[in-house]
Amino acid sequence: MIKAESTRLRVTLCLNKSDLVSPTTLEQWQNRLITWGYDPIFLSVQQRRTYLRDPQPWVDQLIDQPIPLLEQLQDRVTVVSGPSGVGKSSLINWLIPQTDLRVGAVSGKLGRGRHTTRHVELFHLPTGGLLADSPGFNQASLTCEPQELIHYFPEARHLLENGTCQFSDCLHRDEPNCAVRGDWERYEHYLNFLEKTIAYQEITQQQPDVETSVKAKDIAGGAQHYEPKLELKKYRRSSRRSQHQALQTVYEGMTQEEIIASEDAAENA
Ligand SMILES: Nc1nc2c(ncn2[C@@H]2O[C@H](COP(=O)(O)OP(=O)(O)OP(=O)(O)O)[C@@H](O)[C@H]2O)c(=O)[nH]1
Ligand SMILES: [Mg+2]
Ligand SMILES: [Zn+2]
Repeated sequence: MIKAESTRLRVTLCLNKSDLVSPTTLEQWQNRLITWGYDPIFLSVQQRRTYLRDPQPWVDQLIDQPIPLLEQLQDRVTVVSGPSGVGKSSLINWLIPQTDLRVGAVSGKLGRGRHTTRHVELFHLPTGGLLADSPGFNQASLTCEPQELIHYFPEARHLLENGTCQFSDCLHRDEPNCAVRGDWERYEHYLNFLEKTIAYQEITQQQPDVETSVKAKDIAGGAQHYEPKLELKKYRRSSRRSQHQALQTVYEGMTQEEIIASEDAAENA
């Protein structure tokens, strides 16, 4: 979510597979995500179901089109982004009946997606607008300026709209008269990510060229390490989908290695 916010595009949170949890769990998640500054949409693409909260209490209405989502997509260009296996391609198959995108079962052992989609492709929505499918990712990397990070948390943006920190370069840690520091659920996450962005900034300042040659990657335990990016021209094979690949490189959710690994897996299948 923070990665998505860092694009500065408008972010809509859409939670699929709502058939797998109870209405109580959905309601708890809805309330929680509202405190994070979102107005999430809950779907079950499999059951062609949109969970509407209005009128109260939760009613799961069977409607054949996810109206709240379609309203948000109308006349806009939207990219569907998220981890592998969450149902991005399934959603597009539902919204645009002419598409017949490949969907892949989640791996039983790992409970992870199988990187079924391997390129970005745009489709016309019947209601107007364009929708792009995209490859799922395992871990998103974050390489932003420490000062920027706070703006990627909608609930903190809201605090900054209603107050001002004493220092214009406040990082909202232990500075006096900070309008942001405080009792919000993701504040600890903010501090954790802040450390990573500071570490990344230190590395890029030491080596001016590093930003273009390394990629930050989250590893287990919340640590981050930096690995070299592959040079595209040298290592990537040309393929029938070459026209899609320019778009694919724009898509930062996957490392080049992941893209190549998924292409190799497909070729060997
Ligand atoms: N239970 C349940 N399963 C779903 C739902 N929507 C999709 N699935 C299943 O989830 C699996 C993954 O779906 P995909 O559409 O391939 O997921 P994706 O996000 O496009 O995955 P990548 O292309 O790998 O990024 C498939 O087996 C779908 O049938 C849903 O609403 N409920
Ligand atoms: Mg897909
Ligand atoms: Zn502050």
